[in-house]
Amino acid sequence: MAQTPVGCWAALGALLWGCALALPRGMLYPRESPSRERKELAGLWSFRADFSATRRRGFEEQWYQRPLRESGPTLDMPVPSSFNDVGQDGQLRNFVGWVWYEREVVLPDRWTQDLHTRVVLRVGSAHYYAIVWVNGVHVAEHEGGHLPFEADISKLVQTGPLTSCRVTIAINNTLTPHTLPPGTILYKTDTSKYPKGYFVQDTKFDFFNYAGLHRTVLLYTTPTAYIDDITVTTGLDKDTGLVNYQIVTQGSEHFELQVWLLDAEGSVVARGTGGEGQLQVPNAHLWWPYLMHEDPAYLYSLEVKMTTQTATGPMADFYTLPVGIRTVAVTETQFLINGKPFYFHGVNKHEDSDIRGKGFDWALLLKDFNLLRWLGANSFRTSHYPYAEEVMHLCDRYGIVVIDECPGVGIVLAESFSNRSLQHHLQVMEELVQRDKNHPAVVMWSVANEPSSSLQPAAYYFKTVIAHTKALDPSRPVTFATNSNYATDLGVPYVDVICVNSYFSWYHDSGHLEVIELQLRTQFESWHHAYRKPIIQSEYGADTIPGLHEDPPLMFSEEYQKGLLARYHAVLDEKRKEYVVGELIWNFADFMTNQTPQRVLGNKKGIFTRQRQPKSAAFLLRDRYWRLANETQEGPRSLCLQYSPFTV
Ligand code: BDP
Repeated sequence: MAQTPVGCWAALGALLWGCALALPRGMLYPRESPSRERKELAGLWSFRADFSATRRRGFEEQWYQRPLRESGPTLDMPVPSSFNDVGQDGQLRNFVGWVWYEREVVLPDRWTQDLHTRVVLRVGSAHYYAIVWVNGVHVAEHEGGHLPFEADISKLVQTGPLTSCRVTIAINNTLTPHTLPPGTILYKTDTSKYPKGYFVQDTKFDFFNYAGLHRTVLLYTTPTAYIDDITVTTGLDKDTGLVNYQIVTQGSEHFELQVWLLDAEGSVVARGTGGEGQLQVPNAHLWWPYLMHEDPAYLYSLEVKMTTQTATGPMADFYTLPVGIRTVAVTETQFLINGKPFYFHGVNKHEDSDIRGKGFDWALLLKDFNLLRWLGANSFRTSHYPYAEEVMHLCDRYGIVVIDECPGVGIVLAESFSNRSLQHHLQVMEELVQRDKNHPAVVMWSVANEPSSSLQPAAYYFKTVIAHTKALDPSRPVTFATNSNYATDLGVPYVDVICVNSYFSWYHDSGHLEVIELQLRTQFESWHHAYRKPIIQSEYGADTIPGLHEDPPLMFSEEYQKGLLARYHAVLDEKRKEYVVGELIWNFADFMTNQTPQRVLGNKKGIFTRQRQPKSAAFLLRDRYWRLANETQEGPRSLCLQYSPFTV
């Protein structure tokens, strides 16, 4: 009987390893320090997709036991990158099932011979289900394509005369009703239309299900007694900044902890000892969003030193965490950062670009942030999944505020509200909060996008996910993005801020720009009347083919996109004086989707093309965002925000 690509990993997971997914331990971003080294495994890996009918050949033949080239032909595959678009093979582009990656790594002697060194393998993201072997030994298994996972491989690399190790990662991109995001495998059994065993992956979200090793894979070291986790929350008492820290260590019962807080010039402004405490910073420089203050994104550094006594003398581990001192609060009508009203004027993004798909790329990252600053955007939502850690670091450094969304997108089937799905959703929120809790840029968690929350179980489901998220992190509000069609949304009572997506004059009343103002006013007023919570217009937009011009405006032309935006803005300008606290355009850039008759090589609602060139609407939005910034900034007006089309 033909195995499904899904059944394949579920069955194998249970059969071979029977392991339950553990709660994440510390997931501190690997940084170099006097006690820590890192080695990125970027570049070319060996690769093979398992095209066998069952997709199980790799497991049956145990491809992880020997170099991959010995079990059959391999391709060169760049990491990080999606595998889909780098080749010329249409079958590989649309492949569903297991793919195999392998890389030989040469290790320095001090990693393999110093038994006080701990060697860790970290995978930034492997979409969607991953199994990892080192030298043929199973070391890790992870579900979820957008969050990192790790394995301590010290024992493996420190036994025997090894100078190198072989990392093998099998990845399955199959989505089921219980994955996040969910999906379904559709079996086409009519043999008059489809070959035997034919199936396709169906998803209810609007982006291409790119797969592979999307982010950095790396090895790093720590001493065997090490700083495992740091949690920082910040507060303010008049002008004094409060930095609360908690440190978790591993590997020794007998140790000392010292912490220092350094300002941006490197001067120590506070110090402490022990695993938890509060540091006080008189006249603190606050972390302000970009364009809200003349000196935004101020970062301190929290230096942590753990000292352990060993038979051979003292051993120390050092870790430095960037810290921004800021507060976040929500009232019935406002979103407050450092006690001042903050208005989100920003974008929704995707991790998406030509050729590399969802693969991380430094040049693309910088281009996107330069465009955000050019645009005068102060924020974005990580629609519809957590982004790479490097993105989050840049948000901290540039003052770009983030609504951090989990991959809860396309939750529409009743099965996806089951207890099994719920448990996984809770697990994903734990991993997300664990990874991103220390970023000052992250001001709110988003647990989902447009779930079918008029289904009865949705109320319990979202009540539970939101309560769990708040328990994990009481310092940030929680939301999810609803669609204004769902006036009966059962999850909305539990959110702190209502995020509303709407597509007036696009998916309904297509071509009729004249209805936008009335419909948008009705939307805001009914949500606010029902819940008395601040509202963000978390999506709005129109597909636009660059270079198509029609006046009077017709759909898909640049004029239509501008006209639609301008009408939304008229109402946003009224309501932001009351309780609307933000607007995020859909979308920053065009992006790839599944192939459907509604999409011309992807979703074209970007104000930039997929190649990051502006459509006319980008200039309209830029004028607006800089005007909004000038109205809402803190601090002396003359010092900043001199908008000029030729600067920034
Ligand atoms: C919204 C979804 C978003 C889509 C967008 C669209 O949240 O993921 O890409 O519609 O259709 O409802 O462009």
